[in-house]
Amino acid sequence: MKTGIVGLRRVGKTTLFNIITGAAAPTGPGGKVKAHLGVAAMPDERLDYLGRLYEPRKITAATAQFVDMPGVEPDEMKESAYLTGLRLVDALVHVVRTFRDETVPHPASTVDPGRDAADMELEMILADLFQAERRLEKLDKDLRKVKDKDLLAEQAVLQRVREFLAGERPLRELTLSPDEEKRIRGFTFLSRKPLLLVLNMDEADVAYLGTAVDHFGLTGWRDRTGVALTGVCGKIEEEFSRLTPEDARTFMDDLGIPEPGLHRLLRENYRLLGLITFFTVGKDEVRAWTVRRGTTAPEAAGTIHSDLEKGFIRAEIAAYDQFVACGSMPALKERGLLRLEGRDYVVQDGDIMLVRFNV
Ligand SMILES: Nc1nc2c(ncn2[C@@H]2O[C@H](COP(=O)(O)OP(=O)(O)O)[C@@H](O)[C@H]2O)c(=O)[nH]1
Ligand SMILES: [Mg+2]
Repeated sequence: MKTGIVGLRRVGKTTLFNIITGAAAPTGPGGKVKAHLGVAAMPDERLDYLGRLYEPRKITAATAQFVDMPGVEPDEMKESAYLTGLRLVDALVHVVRTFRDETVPHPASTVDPGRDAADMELEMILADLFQAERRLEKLDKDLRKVKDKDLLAEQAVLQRVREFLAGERPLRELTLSPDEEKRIRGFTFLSRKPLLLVLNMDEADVAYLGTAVDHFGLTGWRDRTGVALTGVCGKIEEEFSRLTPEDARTFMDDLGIPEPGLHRLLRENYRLLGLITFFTVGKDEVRAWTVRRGTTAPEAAGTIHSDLEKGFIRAEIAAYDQFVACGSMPALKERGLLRLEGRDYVVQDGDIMLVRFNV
């Protein structure tokens, strides 16, 4: 699973990417740059708690992959190289600028996050429409030669897609049957990808962090299918990332910030992607693992090691909250809360799992 960070030039994409992934990609001017790939460790208080309890040799966080895309002007989005890169990602983080800084010129010369969010959305809709139309033309030709049943089904769903896009609506909001969904999956339409709008805010606006969406006029983006919003202060986050966790905590308390904005960003991204976390614990390692919501126990075991999936017998599962309430694994067992689950069990967010297997 990979998330693309998109947006206009000089909105703070690379600044945020660097803090999230610990990379040191060049920020600031530099014209057209290539995409950067990085991995973020998912912040998780549950993992911290389990780490303190088990004191293992190693604590491993779940991870999320990000691609810092080069900045574009909306009208450059049609360039095929850019679109090809974008089609490969599973979700989008669109960074829109709300910070004011005379030394950092805005490509549209005024700061207007609502306009920038809408412009980018429209460009994605148009790119999808172009793609759907091209395919429909080809289908039309092919269907004149032979009335293939699959091609007819594809044509029907693409006609719905075209109509929807022509109404300037993103495909996220189009309800499709599982069969229709399967037929258009290969197009990797941009306006169907989950979207996290990130408002990159001025240090001076830190008081608006909790209310940024309304304060900056993006209320209309709330409650849209597949869309989430969050505000961060890129400059402040950059300072946090240079401090020890203790100093960062003190600094955040002074500013009245309950948690780093980047944690929220990472959590929202994870949620939009439909991902959940399960844990494995022990003296050697306490680890958080990422799976899609709906993953069964043997599939989850397979993310740890393929042998665990092949030789899966059953899983011992403890729900995180019950584990915390009991305070330890023996106490949990004593109260009969350690469950034995079979092949059909669907892993839940926060499950602590021990796989019984035989190879
Ligand atoms: N004042 C201010 N400047 C920022 C902020 N975030 C980024 N910048 C500056 O804006 C410029 C462009 O940032 P960069 O991360 O390279 O933007 P990108 O082109 O979107 O990747 C750099 O000089 C950053 O230091 C912010 O929150 N506030
Ligand atoms: Mg950049």
